[in-house]
Amino acid sequence: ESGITRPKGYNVSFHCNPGMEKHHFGMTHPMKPWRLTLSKSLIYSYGMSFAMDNYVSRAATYEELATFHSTDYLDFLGTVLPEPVPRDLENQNPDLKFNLGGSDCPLFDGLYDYCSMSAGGALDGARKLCSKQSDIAIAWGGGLHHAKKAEASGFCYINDIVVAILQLLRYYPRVLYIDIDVHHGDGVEEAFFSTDRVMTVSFHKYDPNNFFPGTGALDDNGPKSEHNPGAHHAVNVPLNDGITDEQYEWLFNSIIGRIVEKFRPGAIALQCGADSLAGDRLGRFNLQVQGHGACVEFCKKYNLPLILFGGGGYTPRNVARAWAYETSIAISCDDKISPTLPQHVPWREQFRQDTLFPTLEQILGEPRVNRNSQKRLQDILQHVTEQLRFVQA
Ligand code: TV7
Ligand code: CA
Ligand code: ZN
Repeated sequence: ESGITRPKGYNVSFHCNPGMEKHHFGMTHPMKPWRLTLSKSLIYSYGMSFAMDNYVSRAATYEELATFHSTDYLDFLGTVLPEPVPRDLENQNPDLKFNLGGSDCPLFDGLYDYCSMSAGGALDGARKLCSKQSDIAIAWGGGLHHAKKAEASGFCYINDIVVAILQLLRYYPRVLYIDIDVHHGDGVEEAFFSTDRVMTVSFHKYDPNNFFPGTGALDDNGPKSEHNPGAHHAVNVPLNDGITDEQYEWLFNSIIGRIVEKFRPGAIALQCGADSLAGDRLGRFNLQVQGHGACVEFCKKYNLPLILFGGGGYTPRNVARAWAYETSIAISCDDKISPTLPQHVPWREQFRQDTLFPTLEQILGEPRVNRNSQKRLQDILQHVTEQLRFVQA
């Protein structure tokens, strides 16, 4: 009914674990694992499951997580329990071990299961690419880019992306990591700071004093110590509030085009954080579903093994639209998805409008002021072009 068919000789695998979706960070916390349920519901209602291989992913094992994380941290993560009673007034600011238990990274029931399931989907996807069983692997439950080797950060406890890229590096000499979440992909950048086998590129809102995590300036390109092969292999694209589809697409295509030409990756890992969309509860950009999806379309055109991760996204109806549209881009050759939502999608009222592509006016009432001048975007492209002179495939 949606006109979506399975193209021959071209495989997409979809990795999810329904067990992830029932977890709660707390009533007022912006991260809602339920957005994954809403996304899948839209994807399945469009009939997309018939055009891909669908897998219920395993939870990643301790050993798999330990390919990146320290065992001290994993042991603690596996044993901490949520506080049975709320903290009393004298105990509002306990010393946080591994940054766990604060308001951004709360301890909740089943935390370790939630983390290992997120990483399991990402790792299963990476393995499907390595074995050539998939050309594109999708893991919307992953994309938790802030987690460090021995520290939780910004709603992220386990860095499923790093674990998946380490798997890809067993088969591919070079991996390109791209991050379109509105936040800086600091955890992934740091993990690969000292290797020239991974190039990391993050597009993000940058305002060191007012926007998390405050890193990712244009000239932060990896430690420039004398013998660091990873120097110049971190690309940062700091942006201001209100960037539009048109500007973002121009900058994304120009930058990624030059990087692929120079770095010649064997595989691409794309974090599709949906908090860069207009109307996001935490985000600041004016991107529409079309502009966000254009990044996936551009990456797909290289015909390289491609893994798509989720990430941020705090207005569930927009997250579901973006990830459904991007799933359709992954599976379709030429046929375009219907812009009208399927008739019988569960939680239909959540979506407010019955279109996959709401206008900025429908999303926001009044669009956010665009604080990105064309001159600044050209300067960013100029800096990246100069940086790439130091990069050799
Ligand atoms: C990948 N922004 C993660 C993005 C992580 C952002 C932050 C919140 C936030 C937390 C809450 C909450 C919130 C409305 C928003 C400096 C602080 C300021 C906590 C209140 N409401 C991703 C992390 C970021 C928690 N953190 O990239 C419980 O916003 O800015 C900060 C740090 C200290 C802690 N406080 C916020 O998208 C998945 N947190 C409500 C309840
Ligand atoms: Ca980013
Ligand atoms: Zn984010």
